[in-house]
Amino acid sequence: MSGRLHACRTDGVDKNVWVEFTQLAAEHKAVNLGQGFPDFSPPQFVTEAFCKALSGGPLMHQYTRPFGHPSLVNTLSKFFSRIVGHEIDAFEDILVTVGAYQALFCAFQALVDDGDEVIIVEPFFDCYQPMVQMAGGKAVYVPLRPKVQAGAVLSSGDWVLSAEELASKITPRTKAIVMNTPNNPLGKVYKTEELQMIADLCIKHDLLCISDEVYEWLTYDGAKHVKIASLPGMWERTVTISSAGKTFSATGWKVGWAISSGKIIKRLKATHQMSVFDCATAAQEAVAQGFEREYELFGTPESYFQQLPALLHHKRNKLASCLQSVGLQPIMPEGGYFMIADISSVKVDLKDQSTEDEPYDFTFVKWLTKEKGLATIPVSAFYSPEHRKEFDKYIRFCFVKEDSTLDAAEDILRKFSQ
Ligand code: IK2
Repeated sequence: MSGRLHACRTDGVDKNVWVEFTQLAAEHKAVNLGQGFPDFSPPQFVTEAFCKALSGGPLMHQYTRPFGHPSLVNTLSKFFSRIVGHEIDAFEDILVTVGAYQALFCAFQALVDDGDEVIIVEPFFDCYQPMVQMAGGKAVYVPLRPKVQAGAVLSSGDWVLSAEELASKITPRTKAIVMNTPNNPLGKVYKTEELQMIADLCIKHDLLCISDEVYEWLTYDGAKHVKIASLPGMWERTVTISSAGKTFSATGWKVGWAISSGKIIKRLKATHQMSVFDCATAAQEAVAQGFEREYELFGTPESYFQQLPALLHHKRNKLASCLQSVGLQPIMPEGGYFMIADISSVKVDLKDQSTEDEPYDFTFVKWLTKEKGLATIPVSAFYSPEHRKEFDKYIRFCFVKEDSTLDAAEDILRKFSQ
């Protein structure tokens, strides 16, 4: 195609791991522990709220306020003011988006100028880099490094960020640090001290922090999710992003949001209004009703924010024992939907299946999907091209699945490990 018929900002961003591996899983009718979505229904209180919204009169089927349906921004402000410890203004400080994905896109478009550097903590949800690039910025990477304990890396908590390494990446062009807690794919839940270290650098160098917290309710074994925006001096420089998809097990509704100071949200609103304008009204109304319920039940055993992690804790342990029993060493996640496991011990000859520059985990995942009927995701997809080869011995399993799906995966793993 002639260079006149496209824009260069789309160069190199056409390949997408979710498109590729979701299609592969479907083609081979594989047991799907790949993409992160529940294969069970959302809780009845939100599906009923959605049905009620749909029959709630003509306005539920029409445009709503572009920056967030009033009932949703009102309840989000009430709910999160209590958690962040800062009075969040429903109409100034919140933007409702098409999933967390669009909140991320709006944040990068609104906050990154040509030539700005954005530090991304690796492993990272893969869209951060192309989104930074499309905004004209340059991604700079700093990896969480596994710390070997008693001869093995056992938990996502063993993956740590070096303050010196992070500080060494900051230059006069640095605009923001992007982080994700609980982390996809590792499951690391940042401790307050770790967040404080990042916060100190943001404050010292006058940087923004973009904090992706879509798995905020999913923590295990006493790990506690802390919002970096709640640390002193961080509210006015942090954009906190989350998602009703993960919060209420309804990823297909694509309702997400960004919360920050009004001055920053004003900029995100501008990019939202020039791209999407507003989000589906009835879905927002249902999510609003879900948060109203959770506000009342917060901290009680009836709260979905207690019940979902309890359910997933059981599923996490079930998957971990399965992986261990077939000789795959899992890294136990402290949070989120996913578990990564080291595949170096699996002896399989993939030489004739691999292309020269394909990372080993990509070749392995394709083989596992096509030949064994089990879909997973290669972990090097969550790394920059420069670090990909260092981290190509892990694959990611999603455990937000029915026990019967996890059992089917176990059958496959047992057969080929015998
Ligand atoms: N941020 C993170 C960290 C996510 O994991 C996701 C969605 N999950 O991705 C699928 C997968 O990893 O298998 C998002 C943002 C996007 O959230 P939403 O679905 O609300 O747009």
